[in-house]
Amino acid sequence: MQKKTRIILALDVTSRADALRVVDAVKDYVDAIKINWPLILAAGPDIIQEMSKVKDVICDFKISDIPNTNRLIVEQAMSKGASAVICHGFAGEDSVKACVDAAKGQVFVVTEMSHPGGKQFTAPVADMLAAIAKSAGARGIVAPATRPERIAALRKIIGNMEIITPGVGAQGGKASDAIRAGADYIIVGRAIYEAADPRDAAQKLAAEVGGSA
Ligand code: O7M
Repeated sequence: MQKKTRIILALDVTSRADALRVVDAVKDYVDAIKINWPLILAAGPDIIQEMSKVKDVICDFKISDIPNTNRLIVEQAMSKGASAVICHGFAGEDSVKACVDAAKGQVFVVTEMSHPGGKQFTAPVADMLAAIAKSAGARGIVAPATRPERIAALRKIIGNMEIITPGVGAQGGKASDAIRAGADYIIVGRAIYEAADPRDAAQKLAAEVGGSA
């Protein structure tokens, strides 16, 4: 994944046609496309391969099972063209390690989640989840743009691993604040794909992020 615009598009649309339309409009302003269950269930898993021809694809399946099942999921995602996957850390270090091995290190581990409920269970254990991500050899973590101070705190635990951060726009976070707090990439969905002009929205975010880097 090249670090140019520092934007990861969360492509949570529910048809192949919408996915193609949005990606075609914004492809110059995003470094990667994150695909989650809504699009996979709507368009089928071949959408991973199709999108991977345009940009690097991160499969956000928030994998959280026993090591063997995690390995099988990751192998399927990578064989369909994913460049990286996202897993949860709460299933334990062996489960995260199974993802890391199957993805040859290309794994991001969710720590504290960005929504209000993320404060209930993930926030109190986020430091531990970040430490698990580090010791398992993951590429990076997912940390909340809605609480930039937590990005800065988690950065101290993981050192120079990457931080990708959702919560910009629709969830209230500000892109430049997240980058200033230490994020490498912002993850943006609705603020781009629901915008009247997705290309313009992505361009403005890229300018905001570049300007504050
Ligand atoms: O910009 P949005 O709010 O429309 O979309 C945000 C995306 O980031 C959406 O795909 C969520 O599933 C994802 N996300 C969060 O919003 N919060 C989190 O704490 C974690 C994620 C995520 O990407 O986890 C990998």
